[in-house]
Amino acid sequence: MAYFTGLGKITYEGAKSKNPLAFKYYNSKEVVAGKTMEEHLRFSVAYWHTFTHEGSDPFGSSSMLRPWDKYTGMDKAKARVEAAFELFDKLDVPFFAFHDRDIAPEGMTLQETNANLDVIIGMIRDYLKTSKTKLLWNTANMFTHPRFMHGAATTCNADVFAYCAAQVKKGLETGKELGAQNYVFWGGREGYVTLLNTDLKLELDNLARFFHMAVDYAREIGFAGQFLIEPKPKEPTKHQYDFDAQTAMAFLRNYNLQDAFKMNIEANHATLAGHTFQHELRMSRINGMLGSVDANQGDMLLGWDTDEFPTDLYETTLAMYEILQNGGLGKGGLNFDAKPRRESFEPEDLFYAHIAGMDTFARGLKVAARLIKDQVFENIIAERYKSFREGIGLEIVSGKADFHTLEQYALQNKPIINKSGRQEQIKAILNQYLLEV
Ligand code: XLS
Ligand code: NI
Ligand code: NI
Repeated sequence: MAYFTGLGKITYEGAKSKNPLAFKYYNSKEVVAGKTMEEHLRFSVAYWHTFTHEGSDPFGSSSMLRPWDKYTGMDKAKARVEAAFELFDKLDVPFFAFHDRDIAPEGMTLQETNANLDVIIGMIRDYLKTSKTKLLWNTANMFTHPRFMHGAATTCNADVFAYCAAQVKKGLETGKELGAQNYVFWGGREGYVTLLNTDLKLELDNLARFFHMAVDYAREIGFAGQFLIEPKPKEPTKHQYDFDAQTAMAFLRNYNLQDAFKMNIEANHATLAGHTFQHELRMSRINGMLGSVDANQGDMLLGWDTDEFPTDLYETTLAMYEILQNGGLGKGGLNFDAKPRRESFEPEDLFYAHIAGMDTFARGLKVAARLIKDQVFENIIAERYKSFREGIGLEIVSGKADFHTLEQYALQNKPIINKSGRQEQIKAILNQYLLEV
């Protein structure tokens, strides 16, 4: 049965096309910097926003019109899988991602919940046999149900900790069965609201215990996916423990988990943390921890996670610059953790939204590849730091200098001459590349 009737396969028509249901820049087979666009970009559809989310917000109920609306319960869950693989095929995306509770409803007991899950996992497994679209990652929803009100692995309630362990155990088995490339931990309610009732040390220790158990179990069952942590500074808690990439990496090192995890960087979470998207990507990259990306964007005038489809060329260009410099995302991908606005409620809006995101990243890829080919920033940066390649600078970076030798040098009172950082000029060059590629 077809769900998105009237909508065919989306194809590349080029920048001059006026067809809203065509790619203008994303040409999956086009080779850029030695790989096809499809291989570079590794696009993924987020199941929760595209198939589960119904458009409610804190002020209003569902608004989305969906072809599976007439169903309920498990029938709806099954219809969503059928619709999902139809959309994946029509958009020609290589990956998708889901939370356990996106794909199947909870039952009265954990046994019933797992049984529901098994039915849908079986269906997905069958689709995966013939579909080009593969599972980028799965994760556990440990934030929606009221049992998680105090947290999941960082709850004050040991019974909840145990429940979460069972849930992630099942998630790892699911990931293995469906060939997931990664397994994501986004700390939904892992954080605190007030320190007046919080044992901060115990919560962090327990989070590490939980991660170690997950790593051990993955090894036990031979799950080969990459573990990813998705930082976010706030929402739903006031202070999320995986605040940003630096915080998450320091946590991992503290608890000797650094070799088992990488970062899943989400653009909107970066801006909520007061960082740019590029900052979070760069910080992960220089530490060898850039694993995957939740490709979306926030609204600079709103202080929450609006999860908009990425349409800002400046941002996607600088993101692709970091990804190319990282040598790609490995097992990761660009997962559209994004939803059409509540007022973009028609089924075809799902297509327009993905086309917009894919085209914006495709264009960003091309601009970034040219920037790198011409070594634009590399040359600027090499020139700016050249004092560390000779003389006293070379002594500092090669470890020869100490406070004695540096004091002797400073006491020579040679004139200190600084040079302009040329930010405005550099931004103008970036604009030239954006406009010319
Ligand atoms: C929420 C997160 C979530 C994760 C997966 O803000 O972005 O959607 O990506 O749990
Ligand atoms: Ni996300
Ligand atoms: Ni988010």
